[in-house]
Amino acid sequence: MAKGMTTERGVGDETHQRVPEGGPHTPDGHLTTNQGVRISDNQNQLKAGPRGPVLLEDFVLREKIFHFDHERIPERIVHARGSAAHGYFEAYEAAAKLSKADLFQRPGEKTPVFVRFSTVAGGAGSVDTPRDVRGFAVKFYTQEGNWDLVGNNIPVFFIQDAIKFPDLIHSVKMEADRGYPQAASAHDTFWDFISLMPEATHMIMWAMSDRTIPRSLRTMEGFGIHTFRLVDAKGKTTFVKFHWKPRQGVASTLWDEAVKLAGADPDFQRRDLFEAIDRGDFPEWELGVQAFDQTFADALPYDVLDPTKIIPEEVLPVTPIGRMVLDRNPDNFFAETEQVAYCPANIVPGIDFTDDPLLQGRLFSYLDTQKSRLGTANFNQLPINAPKCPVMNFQRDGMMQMQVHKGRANYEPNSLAETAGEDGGPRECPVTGFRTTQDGADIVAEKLRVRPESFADHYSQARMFFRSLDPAEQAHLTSALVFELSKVAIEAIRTRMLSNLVNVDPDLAKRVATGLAMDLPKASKTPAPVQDLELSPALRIVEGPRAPKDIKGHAIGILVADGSDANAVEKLKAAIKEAGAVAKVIAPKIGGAKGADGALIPADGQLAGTPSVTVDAIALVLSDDGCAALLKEAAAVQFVMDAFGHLKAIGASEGAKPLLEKAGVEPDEGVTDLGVDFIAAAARRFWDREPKVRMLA
Ligand code: HDD
Repeated sequence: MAKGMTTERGVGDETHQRVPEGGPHTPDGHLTTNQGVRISDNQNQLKAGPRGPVLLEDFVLREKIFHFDHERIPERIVHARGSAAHGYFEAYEAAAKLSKADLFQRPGEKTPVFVRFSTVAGGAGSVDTPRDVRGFAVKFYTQEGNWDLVGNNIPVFFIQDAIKFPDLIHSVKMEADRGYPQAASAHDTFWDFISLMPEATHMIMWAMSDRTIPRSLRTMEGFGIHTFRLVDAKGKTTFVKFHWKPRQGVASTLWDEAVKLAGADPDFQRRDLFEAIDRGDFPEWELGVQAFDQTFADALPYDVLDPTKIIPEEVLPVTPIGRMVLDRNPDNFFAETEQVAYCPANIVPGIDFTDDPLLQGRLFSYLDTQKSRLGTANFNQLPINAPKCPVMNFQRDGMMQMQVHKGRANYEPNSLAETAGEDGGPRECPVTGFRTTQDGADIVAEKLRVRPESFADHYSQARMFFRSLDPAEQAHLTSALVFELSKVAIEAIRTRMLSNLVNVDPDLAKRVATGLAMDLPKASKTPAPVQDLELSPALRIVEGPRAPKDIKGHAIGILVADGSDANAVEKLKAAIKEAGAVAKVIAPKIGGAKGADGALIPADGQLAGTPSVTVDAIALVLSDDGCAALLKEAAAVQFVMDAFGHLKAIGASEGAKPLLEKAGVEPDEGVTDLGVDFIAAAARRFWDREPKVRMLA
């Protein structure tokens, strides 16, 4: 770095610089090449004469184009599309009792985190709202090293053994010959694989539920999925399952809404997260654990090492051990969100693995993939990946080495390094260093490629999940299966899938078969009898324990047109703000509308570009004339029709009534005037309305 350049120190790594806002500049504001040579002209190539050929010696041009040509790196093979944010984690007192991990020891102390949410199947440029599992990856920069909790928004997984992961992903990604569909599981190869893998059935219930069409990244739960171990100061281990519970509540979209959102705003969830943090509405999650011992595990009717199983919260409640707040957007998408490298093998003293065969395979894959994605074994030196505690070892050299290691000694033990102690150093720390727990290690066994008997029950929890849901969610799930299987061209695959569904719930299978206009086949063979487990109402989103309680963080669209009552708009905006939500004034023209008193009502969005799917509830503040004009505008009619169809609250002024009528809005609890009732209604969706607007399977 040239002397005197205005840069700041990078995060966590003394040798990295952050370029200040407004672009790179020398103190006197000149552009330079990467070699620090001042550029005299950044507009024109070097040519032989004003209209002549370009000269090869133009190193300014060549360097610039060369760099541009290499600006992209390979996208992640899965979870390519992601959005991220910085924040912090604070432990509660309960945490230190379970684990000696440094970040759990001092309640209230902030540990920095970087969290990346993602879809799984689509490419980096795909839309935000396909039906897909969402990644929920958290990097904790603890004082004893980085801990990565690389989870999803669903507590189970498709497969039990990591050796099946490439098959799973190949089947869901674009088909090998035709290169489509993008970011969609509704196609032959996915359902072919799934129908042949009964162990995926429980996950399929979740994947077809409303969980995979979340309203916002802020309204998702997160799960560590595998059983992990926490290790206390005495070395005692406790099994845990990690849960992230959003303070914002758990909320999803309707399928029709998710599909329309993909067109209206492909970046809907990325924008939502960025804007919320930008306006100071920081999303927050509580970290909880289901903690248990071997005796508890042995008494369960399923294996805690099987990642296709949950422990229902009614069987074992979640104990909160800390909270996480996301309060800062990335400065640079590429440097941070794209280059962040998570790895489930990144753990710290006080946390340990179990023998879950899916987890064990993951421990290899992530480190390996970073080398192909980031191009060098030194990816850990990138600011976003670098620990914020000292790093000291004798790993050296490699592509893009950023450190200038001094001295002769690059081996251990040695007595030549400046830091060397009498016995040659630096050395290991047997007491405080990471030591693998011996719990569970007393097994002498044959080397086998087998699946344990205790992993054989593929249907009981799938049945429990389906039957625990609210009827509205059951109908969504059933319709999702009909939708997806309707895109499967090969009938034998549909039939095989129906056979599996009979084991989950004969009524579900029948409804799907009816939706496909197919006969219901016999149940497929099950390797273990299907059990009727206690139901778990905690699994519901609709009318569930974690449904949003108020309108905090919601966006409310206020539709105006020429002649609208500007005072009423102001009053409504104030009430919405007061309730902690965001008001968006939407007008036919972005320049705003002329209020009844002649004054301008400024707009935040133009009607055609801000359909009602982008907000959580709508208010129509229209005069008789304004409404009459909008009756001829399809976007306005659709605006209202969709809000009604998506079960959202609709507040309307007297003058707006003809628009309600034209959009087919029928009176119900969710259709109000513009008073306090509207603010209360805007907190939720009106599920009772659904049978009136949609035929579900
Ligand atoms: Fe994975 C990325 C979550 C199983 C191999 N995975 C990745 C990301 C998340 C998960 C959230 C994105 C991280 C980021 O934002 O950069 N993966 C999971 C969960 C799993 C799971 C919750 C099961 C419980 N994954 C899994 C298996 C394998 C992988 C079984 C391989 C054997 N996953 C990868 C990967 C990725 C990845 C290829 C792609 C990009 C990356 O790692 O950094 O290594």
